[in-house]
Amino acid sequence: KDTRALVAVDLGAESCRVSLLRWVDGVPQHTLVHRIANGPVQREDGLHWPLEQIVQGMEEGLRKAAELVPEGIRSIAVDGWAVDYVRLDRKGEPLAEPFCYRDPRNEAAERALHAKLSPLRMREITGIQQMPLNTLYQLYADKLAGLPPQRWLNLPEYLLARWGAEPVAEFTNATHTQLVETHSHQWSREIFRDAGLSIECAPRIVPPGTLLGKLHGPLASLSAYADTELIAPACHDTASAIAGIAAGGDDWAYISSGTWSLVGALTLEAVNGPTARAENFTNLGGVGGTNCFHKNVNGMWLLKQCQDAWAQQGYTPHIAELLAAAEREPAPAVLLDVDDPDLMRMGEMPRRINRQLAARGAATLPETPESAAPLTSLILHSLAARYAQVLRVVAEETGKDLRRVFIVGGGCQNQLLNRLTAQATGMQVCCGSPESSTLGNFAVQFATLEGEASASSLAFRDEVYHWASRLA
Ligand code: LRH
Repeated sequence: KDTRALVAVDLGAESCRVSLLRWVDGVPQHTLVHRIANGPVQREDGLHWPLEQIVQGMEEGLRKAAELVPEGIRSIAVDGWAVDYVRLDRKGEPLAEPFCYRDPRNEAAERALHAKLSPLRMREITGIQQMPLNTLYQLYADKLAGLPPQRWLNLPEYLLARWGAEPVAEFTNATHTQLVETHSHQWSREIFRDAGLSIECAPRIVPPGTLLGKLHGPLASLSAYADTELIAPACHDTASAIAGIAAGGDDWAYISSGTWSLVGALTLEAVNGPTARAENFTNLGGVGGTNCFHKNVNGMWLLKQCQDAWAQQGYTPHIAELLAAAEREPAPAVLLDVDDPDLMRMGEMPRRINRQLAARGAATLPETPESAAPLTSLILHSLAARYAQVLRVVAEETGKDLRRVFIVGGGCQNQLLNRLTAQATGMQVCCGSPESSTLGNFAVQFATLEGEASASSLAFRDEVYHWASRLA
């Protein structure tokens, strides 16, 4: 048996991490090796991601990992937030820093594209929720800006390619582009054509659990990386996080809680009826041919943005202190619409929240740190109420008798939010791993390396589940 270690890279909007999985007395154990803070950066032409900082940070993590393991490293897989991409020149070098999906250019691109292409028809083809951040609108924004068609890769796949992997579009990540057909799992020629985008620039789609070649380049000269496979896990961090949930049965929903809260349930088929459409639910690829039926609800972004605003005014409480203070507040009389597009934008969050409160005739809060406790309480109560609403629709639309909700991702450490969610939903809250994306990433690597099943089969899902249970 091969007892070398595995490496998982997980790219998050707030932090990017490298984790190691080693065999200790026959038991697989994972540890965080390296973490860098991340966040969108405002450049002259818009909001971007600091690509080189991310790549260098992750490579530093890979070097650290190599030093820790005399047994060597068997494979590396990368997952991360979806939709954003790197445009490449002929040699595969990045042409520019990737845009961040929160850049306002996407909203104009969405309006312009919808003037040409029916959103209803796109929904029929892709089953994807309407959000200006989807890759489709970003590619269209590039086109409107006069950029020539270029090959592109979503971020996790770009990192893999940079380290020697075949350039691909991993299926779970590809679905979030809004350019993939639900029925064929392939790029939609119709949408590419009608949007005037080049299908030749899109990489080949592969299922999660695909071997993409060996690690090459400077890192490969380290002895730990002498013979290391590069693997496409579920490159979409949310699909990875769901794959990392070790739950049997059919009575559970999930909340993948990070910058966003992805609230839904796993199904075997896309759920794309009138209600799913009216409520703007999405159907995204999962591992082993499963379907992630969920809704993007706002998430820790709201709180993080408020914390950034308070920090600018010199107030930087520890999160535990903030939550304790929030818990002492009376329940808010009026809740926020957390999914108001204005609250998805960057900067001035306390002001944005007040604007919404004022528009609805509710009392506003001082935009200074003195309102940190009531504002935190307002955000968490509003999120929990929204989770409950969304989960009711999930139950109706999937026909599932939902009794448990697994909360995974960094947000699951917020015990106050977990309690409020339990109250609002009446469901049993099961707190999963804050590192669920990493666990799912490792589980898919094991299923790929050790399993028998073909990657797009349900049997593969079972193998991933087997490994996720061992890692939980
Ligand atoms: C969460 C996530 C989510 C996407 C968003 C862009 O990190 O991948 O699933 O909708 O980022």
